Amino acid sequence: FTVTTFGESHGPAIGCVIDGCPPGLAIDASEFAADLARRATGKSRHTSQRREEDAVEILSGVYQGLTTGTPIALLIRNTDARSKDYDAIAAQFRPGHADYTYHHKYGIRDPRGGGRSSARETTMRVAAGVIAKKWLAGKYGIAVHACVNQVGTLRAEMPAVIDWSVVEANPFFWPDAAQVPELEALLDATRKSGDSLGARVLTVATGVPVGWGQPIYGKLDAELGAAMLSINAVKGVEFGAGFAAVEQPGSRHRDLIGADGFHSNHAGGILGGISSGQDITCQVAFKPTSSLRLPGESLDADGKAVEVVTTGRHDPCVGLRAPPICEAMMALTLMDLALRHRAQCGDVPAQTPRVPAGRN
Ligand code: EPS
Repeated sequence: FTVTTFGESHGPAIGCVIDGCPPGLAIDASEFAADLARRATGKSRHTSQRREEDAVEILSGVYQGLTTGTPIALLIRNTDARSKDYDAIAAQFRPGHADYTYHHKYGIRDPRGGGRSSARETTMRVAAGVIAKKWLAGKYGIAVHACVNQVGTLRAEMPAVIDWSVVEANPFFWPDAAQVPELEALLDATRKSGDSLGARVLTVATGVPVGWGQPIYGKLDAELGAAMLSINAVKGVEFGAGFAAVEQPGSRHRDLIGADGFHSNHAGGILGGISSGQDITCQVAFKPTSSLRLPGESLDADGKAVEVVTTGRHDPCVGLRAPPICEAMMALTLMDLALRHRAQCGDVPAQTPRVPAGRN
């Protein structure tokens, strides 16, 4: 099961090809709208003001409302692709952007609106993720949710059980409604100063059966980590306790197993690269947006020193729109591993963790 995307931020369209989806899944073009709207720009003053309809056209792979097993091609036409900074971007390497590396790798670069390296590309990941989410939910009862649990130094007060309706009720995917005014004030001050902030996104998959993932090559955490790290602006990924495991003694870190299942989930639902039947929990670090109104030292393509100021439409915190993207990458990875698991071991119905009698 593979997904590839194509298109540039200011080109005529963006799209994706999803190859290997099983036949017979009901899909209608209207089903993409909800998740695409959750990711879209222009939803609040705290995001880029670019206005895109993000209307999906299904070009292939679906007949009479059902997937046919052949490659599914989805297309979204760009309608608000204009920018003030084509010339500046073409001539200079914006600090923190991919301009420098694309230029040196390819010797040619489409600078329009960031071209391929723009966050616009993530739109198609979300569209593809809609198909994976639907397949996983229908076949296994799996749900995938994500929230923002840190912006800059502001950490969310995490409830013992996340109420996803609270997360969806504010434009920041924030799990504690009481902190939203504080977050808004932080974002307003950041935007006014011309600077930007990073964010941490927590993604949770519930209902994943035991057994998905390959034990050595293609571990679930390796595949999921690669998927998350392929999202623009992602600089780090953790599973379960993540880097905090360094400070936990083994007696605290290990998840004890009783007849009623696991007593904790420091492993993030992954043991030996294979799903354990617990929630899969993954946290991703998004760097602060590189496009800043604050001048920064850089070079132009001739190697001359320049001072770069980014104009145009940008997000002061790109991580704020990332939860649907992280959900999509989690769902796409799980679907791929589910299909691989089925090919080798057959279908395993959703189940609670199996604990061998008399052993733990
Ligand atoms: C982006 C720059 C802005 C954002 C864009 C990501 O686009 P523009 O150059 O057209 O003003 O709006 O994000 C999207 C269009 C999107 O759909 O996420 C960038 O430099 O990455």
